[in-house]
Amino acid sequence: MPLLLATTNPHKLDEVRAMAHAAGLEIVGLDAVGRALPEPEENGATFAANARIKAAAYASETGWPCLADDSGLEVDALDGAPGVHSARYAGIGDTRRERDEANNTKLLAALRDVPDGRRTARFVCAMCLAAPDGRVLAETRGVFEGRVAREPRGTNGFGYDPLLVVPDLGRTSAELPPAEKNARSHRGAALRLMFPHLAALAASRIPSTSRQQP
Ligand code: ITT
Repeated sequence: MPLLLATTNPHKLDEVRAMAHAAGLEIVGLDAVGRALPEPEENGATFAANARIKAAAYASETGWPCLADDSGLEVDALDGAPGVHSARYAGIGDTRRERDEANNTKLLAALRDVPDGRRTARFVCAMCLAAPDGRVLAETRGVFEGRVAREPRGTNGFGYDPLLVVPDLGRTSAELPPAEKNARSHRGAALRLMFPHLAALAASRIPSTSRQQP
């Protein structure tokens, strides 16, 4: 049975697929299902809740085991915003690229008067694995610490990557080659914690729900 990554975001699929492939696991995207699927409403208050909603909904809909990621940027000077609203922070843009640009512009404006020492932020990723019947099998979480730049830099990645400076490198996440981002990222960390659960699922040894998430 295929392992589905339930995301409409092609960048997430590329990242997760590359890391999973390197670990000997094959993951398919929603296009492999071969029909349009209803998008669940992500109305959870936390990344973990939204990841659960997506994984359970797409697993139940397809009958396939399903992995989902809910992620975003938490900025300390904004009390954790944009947080779970990261994807549509600015509320405008018809395409993913337009929304990303508008989000980055809004974030820079919100932080215009915030000094360098107070621009700390982190990407957070909550991942959830659901069984074909929609039951939650495992939940993991990863973070990617940095600070918000004063202007976008770099062309790799997506979303807020051009704005998150990795402190020990002095480069933004969008200036990192994909493999280097994956080695440091929130999504990479969450996925690596998920590997034992995926291996157990492949061997059909999942005994019951196992949670690593508050
Ligand atoms: P799905 O819900 O279909 O997976 P999405 O892009 O809407 O796709 P989320 O609801 O999890 O996914 O929102 C994630 C947003 O957080 C994403 O659109 C970016 O704005 C930001 N984000 C998350 N991970 C990121 C990363 O690795 N690099 C840059 N921005 C990221």
